[in-house]
Amino acid sequence: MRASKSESLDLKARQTHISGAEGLYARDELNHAVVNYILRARTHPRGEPDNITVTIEKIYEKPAIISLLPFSTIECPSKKHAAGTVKKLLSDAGVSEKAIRNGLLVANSSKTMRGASIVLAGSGTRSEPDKKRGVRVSRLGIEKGIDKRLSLLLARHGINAVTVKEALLLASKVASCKGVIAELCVSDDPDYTTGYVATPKAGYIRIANIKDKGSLRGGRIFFVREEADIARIINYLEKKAVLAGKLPA
Ligand code: WAQ
Ligand code: MG
Repeated sequence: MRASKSESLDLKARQTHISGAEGLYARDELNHAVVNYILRARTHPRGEPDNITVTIEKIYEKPAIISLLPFSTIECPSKKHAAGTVKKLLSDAGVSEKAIRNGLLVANSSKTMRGASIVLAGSGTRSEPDKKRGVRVSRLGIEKGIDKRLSLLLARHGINAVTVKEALLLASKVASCKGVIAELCVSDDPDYTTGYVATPKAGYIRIANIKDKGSLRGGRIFFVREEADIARIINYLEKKAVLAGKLPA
């Protein structure tokens, strides 16, 4: 699903991204899933959309089964503290200073993208073909039994929310992609101030106070190896069907 709002009454005006979501569903879950997506688009904190598009595609391949990343939270007391934590985590994962700087420009930009930017971990070059749209991770789902157990696990930590679940799932697919070394995410929802850094090794690390309350800025960045095959990575993230079938280690 994707929902947007035009910036003026002119029909050709630039569309601002309101919300988007995707999933992998069994046939009998489809109607319910679509209704939920529409409800979500129409009650989004970024505003009322004037365009909602729902795309449904049948998947012919058997999904690859992946594990969910282990998760933890760093309770940063301020945005400054959070920024330092983000830099340290990305640097530990092998992302250069320049690449971190370029990633932060995307994460703090007022021109929110619908998808993510791909940044080369050494040179910091932005490599997504469409800089306005970015790369949209799709075709990802979770096995029913694992979904229930994940809810219980998250509830035990007081974080059983759709936002956390979906972000953990997305980060797990991204981390399962060969060539990706780290991800940074800052929500573009005005009141969601917890973001995360995820890496295949360190897992999904939630970071409190990553942005100011009320800000419409936000973004996602996938840091990839300098010599990575970008076309293969984009194809995997956008097209490869993946199902989470294992709880975090
Ligand atoms: N693929 C690629 N990029 C995406 C996708 C996707 N499927 N969905 C969102 N983005 C990008 C897009 O640029 C958005 O502007 C940005 O990420 C933020 O998206 O554990 O809600 O959906 O408490 O606002 C983090 C949860 C929540 C932390 C992140 O992101 C926690 C969130 P949002
Ligand atoms: Mg959002």
